[in-house]
Amino acid sequence: MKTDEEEVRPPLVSIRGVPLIKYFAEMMEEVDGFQAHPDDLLISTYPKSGTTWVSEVIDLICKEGDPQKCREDPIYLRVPFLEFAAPGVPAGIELLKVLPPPRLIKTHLPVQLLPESFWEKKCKMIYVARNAKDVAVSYYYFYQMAKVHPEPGTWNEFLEKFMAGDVSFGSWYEHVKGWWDKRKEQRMLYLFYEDMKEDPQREIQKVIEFLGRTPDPHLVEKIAHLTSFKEMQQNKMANYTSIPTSIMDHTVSPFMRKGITGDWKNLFTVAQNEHFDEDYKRQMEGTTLKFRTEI
Ligand code: PPS
Repeated sequence: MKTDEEEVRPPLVSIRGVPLIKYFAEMMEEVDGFQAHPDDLLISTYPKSGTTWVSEVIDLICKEGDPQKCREDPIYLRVPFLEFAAPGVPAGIELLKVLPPPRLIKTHLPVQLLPESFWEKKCKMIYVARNAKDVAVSYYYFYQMAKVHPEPGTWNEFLEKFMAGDVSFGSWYEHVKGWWDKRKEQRMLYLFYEDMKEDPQREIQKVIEFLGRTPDPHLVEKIAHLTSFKEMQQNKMANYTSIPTSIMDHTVSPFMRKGITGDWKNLFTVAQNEHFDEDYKRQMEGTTLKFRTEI
């Protein structure tokens, strides 16, 4: 018999070797058959890497910087999350069925689990990567507040699971490398959270160019302001406060938590940092992909 705790926080379920939130795993058959349209734009990330931030930027670009239009719906309706499912809320795939293309579509799937049609239809893709240490910390807090995940355990236990890829969506290392390796054969813009923090206007400009839109310095400035951490933290249509507390409990830890680079220094011990760095070298050996853990 299941305990109450198991009902609230079911164990992850492996799909072709990738651990997923149970409800997401149950959707994967349907997700596999998803038909993308050539004009759809895919926003792909490992969790906690700046998905919501870049989604808001892109939606604002598509709506010519009109904040009113972007505030008509919460972010998860404007940019449906392909593999999302949870009790009592509409699944991503259901939302996408009724949304006419061109659509903005969010995913956290590693390359090997992405539905074939995105590759076949040659959809444009924007990938955002964030350094592993800040992702691990952000994910640890997110596991606590988003109850579709299993219990994270202590920080040390969670960090070990993160390094082993035993967290939802699997290995960060495989995810960032897998998408990096695809970037040249696909119409893909590969961005970094740290670059967005360092110079948001420069990165917004890159997105505008990638989308084939006319460059406009005023629009860039306006979007940078509307998507600053402070603005998005207050924006009910971007900060996930409209999700039922049974799924996300912001009193445990807010979704818009700190929004900085280098927060890992507040949680990693010296010993954890050394152990992590050593393992990181091994897992990232041979790739040209480089990250900054401070800016
Ligand atoms: S999710 O659940 O995977 O979709 O989360 P995701 O949106 O990818 O990442 C959440 C983290 O991004 C931070 N965030 C921002 N940082 C800077 N500027 C803006 N505008 C912004 N919006 C969201 C958010 O605070 C989470 O990071 P942490 O480190 O936990 O604060």
